[in-house]
Amino acid sequence: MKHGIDYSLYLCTDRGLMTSATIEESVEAALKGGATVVQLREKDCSSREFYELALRVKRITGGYKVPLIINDRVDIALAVHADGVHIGQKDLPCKVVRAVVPPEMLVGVSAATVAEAVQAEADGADYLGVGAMFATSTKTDTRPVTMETLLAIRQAVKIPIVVIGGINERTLQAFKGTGVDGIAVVSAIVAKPDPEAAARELLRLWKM
Ligand code: TZP
Ligand code: MG
Repeated sequence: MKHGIDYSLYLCTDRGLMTSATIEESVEAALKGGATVVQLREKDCSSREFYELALRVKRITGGYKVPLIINDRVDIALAVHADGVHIGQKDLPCKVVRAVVPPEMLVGVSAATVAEAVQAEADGADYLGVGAMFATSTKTDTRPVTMETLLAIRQAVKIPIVVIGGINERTLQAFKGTGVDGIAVVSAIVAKPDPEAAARELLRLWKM
């Protein structure tokens, strides 16, 4: 699973913003629409709840042969044998995570500067999430990343990059030809009345 990942449309879940009744429905709709990676991002649930949810979501993503990545929680990623774990600059250091997870588990790192990106790659990250590229109300503690910085990061590292933060059917156009591997979205899928159609349209526009 680790190699040849298609990062084109990377979905991050958000139970606070979703229009679907459950995370499982939100994820399945996005998968039907063509999401190529799913990150389970749960900020306010118990470890037990997160674990059980992750098991259920993994059955769904597995049915679509799409990798499941767990946000922040290395323990949950290990416990459910997720395909990957995604860490930010305030989470466990990438080097430490890389050392405790199996080699085949993807480690993704959020980076907002060239230095962070280069460090993450050196520490064994498999891909980067770079952003916030645009203002977003989905996450409050974001750091803005300019197009200039994104291009410098693209030059500085070889690993795949997904851009995140305010990506929607209009703003995604800005990243065509930048060499990034995909777009990572929360609200542009999960908060839409028809998340399946939203995912399908984002993927179509991105691939155009
Ligand atoms: N990391 C940087 S911005 C962001 C995350 C998780 C939120 C992106 O949400 P949206 O709704 O796609 O702008
Ligand atoms: Mg985090």
